[in-house]
Amino acid sequence: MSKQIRNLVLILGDQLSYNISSLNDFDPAQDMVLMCEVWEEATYVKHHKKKIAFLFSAMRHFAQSLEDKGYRVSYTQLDISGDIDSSFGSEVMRAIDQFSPRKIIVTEAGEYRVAEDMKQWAERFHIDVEIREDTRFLSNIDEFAAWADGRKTLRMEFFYREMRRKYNILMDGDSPVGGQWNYDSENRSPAQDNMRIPKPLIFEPDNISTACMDLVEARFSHHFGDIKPFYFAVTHEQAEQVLDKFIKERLPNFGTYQDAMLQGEPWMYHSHISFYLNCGLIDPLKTIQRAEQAYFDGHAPLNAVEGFIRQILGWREYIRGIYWLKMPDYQDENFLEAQRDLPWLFWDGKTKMNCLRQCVLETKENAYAHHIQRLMVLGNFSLLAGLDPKQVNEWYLIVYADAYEWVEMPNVSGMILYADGGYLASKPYAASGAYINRMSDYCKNCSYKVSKKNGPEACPFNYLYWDFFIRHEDTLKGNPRLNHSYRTLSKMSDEKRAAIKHDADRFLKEL
Ligand code: FAD
Ligand code: DLZ
Ligand code: SF4
Repeated sequence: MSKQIRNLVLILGDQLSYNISSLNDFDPAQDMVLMCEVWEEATYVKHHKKKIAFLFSAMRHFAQSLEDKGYRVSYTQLDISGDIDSSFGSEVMRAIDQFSPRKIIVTEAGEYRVAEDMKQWAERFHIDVEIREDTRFLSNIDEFAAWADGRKTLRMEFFYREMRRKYNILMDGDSPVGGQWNYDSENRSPAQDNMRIPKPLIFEPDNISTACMDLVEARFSHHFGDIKPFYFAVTHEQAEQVLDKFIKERLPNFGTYQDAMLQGEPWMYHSHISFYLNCGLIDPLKTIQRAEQAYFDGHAPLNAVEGFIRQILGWREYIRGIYWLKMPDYQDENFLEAQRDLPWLFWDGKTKMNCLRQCVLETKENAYAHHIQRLMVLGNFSLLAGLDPKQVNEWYLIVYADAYEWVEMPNVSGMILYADGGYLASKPYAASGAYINRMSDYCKNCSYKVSKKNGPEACPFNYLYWDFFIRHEDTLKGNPRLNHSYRTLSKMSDEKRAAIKHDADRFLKEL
């Protein structure tokens, strides 16, 4: 086989799809795939140990399966010892020296940081570089920009309706199946004590995963998180099995208990497919169509199926659209001028607040927390405590195995911190302890009393909630969606306001 090759196709760690656009016209006789584990990607933030081991294992399995299909693959593994300054750029340069390709082909990067770097490669390496659109997403970046053009604020719901029409999902002619676009009002049931939630599918680590875990133990032992137990799917087939099991066992209850939290039940009725969707092991449109079929087959009710589809066809695409529309300025947004350092409890879970402790410890163990934990416990706390958006963004990017900046940042800066001033969400997702108490059983195991509003025993969410609205009165009072909160605040006595301020100051000082 000749050493000289035509196209060198670079596949990044989150592009593990057979239908990735960079492989479209791949000719095994002339072209070669390049995949590389690089120090820069593993350390630009100190990713959770499980996140690194998962991604490396999925990459190694994908490379192997491409080879089995007859593709030539050059794969660089990070070693237990050795090189600590490799990057995508240095690996591409090395491969150009080694294989002398005529052209580099790559699908656009998911993160702005990498995408900007790639744009320099042609000039830097004196070679033709073709950067292709990532067609795995259902809305392209220009289309989203055109939709957003001229709108002062964006709302996911309107975007989502267009996506339903575009892909003809849950449609009855031009109307939504069932007569409504959105069944969220049916999706707010709290958890029940005696729920029998199906166990998630687990995969014992094979030789490849074990080698990746050993590598992580050797080189990234100082990173956050537990490496064991390691149960991720690491191949397309395994990820499909996770999806199958979700559709069969969990989807029927997904909607009803979408916002519910239970102590000791980190997985609830969620799908746990974000890791696989985001690195390319499963396909978003196929996933949506599988869920839709489950409704047409009478297997799952409409509130569940619509709710699940909205997350992928609506939220996931909307979030990505906002990221590309607003970067690079988005990373510096801090509308509420929040400056407090991230408290250490985000790393060790040491706090008397049981809800926070549970969510941090589950995150540490699983590199996963479900949406309402990320939003209404960890996120709500970050908002109310006025934590610095940069530090909160970094934390979320580190700790979740599904985290890539394009999806993490708008969720953090836009959805939880209101750092973009309401571009993504119409109001801050602020809530007192009553919400957490209604949706979970955390409060009954807590040192604080959710029923108490003030004093050292009171649930901190209760006074932090009002302190947040008082602190930001000038900025937020004009928001019509906050009328109710500000009306209540206006009726509050000066003594009550003083007590809130006193408790909040005391608590935040001790953080
Ligand atoms: P399910 O609840 O079963 O939902 C199905 C799928 O819908 C998910 O797999 C995901 O692909 C998609 N989805 C649901 N909500 C969102 C959303 N808000 N944005 C984008 N996609 C969504 N998701 C990530 O994939 N990566 C992240 O880094 C990430 N960071 C987040 C940070 C914060 C502060 C918040 C509030 C949410 C974040 N999310 C992120 C969204 C969501 O929490 C996760 O997608 C979800 O918890 C993954 O678990 P699951 O697969 O069981 O999801
Ligand atoms: C997240 C990640 C990690 C930890 N390591 C690698 C790696 O070594 N090689 C690789 O190709 N991709 C990795 N990734 C995913 C990349 O960070 C991701 O592809 C880019 O951020 C996309 O822009
Ligand atoms: Fe969380 Fe407050 Fe409930 Fe404790 S009482 S678990 S801090 S909401």
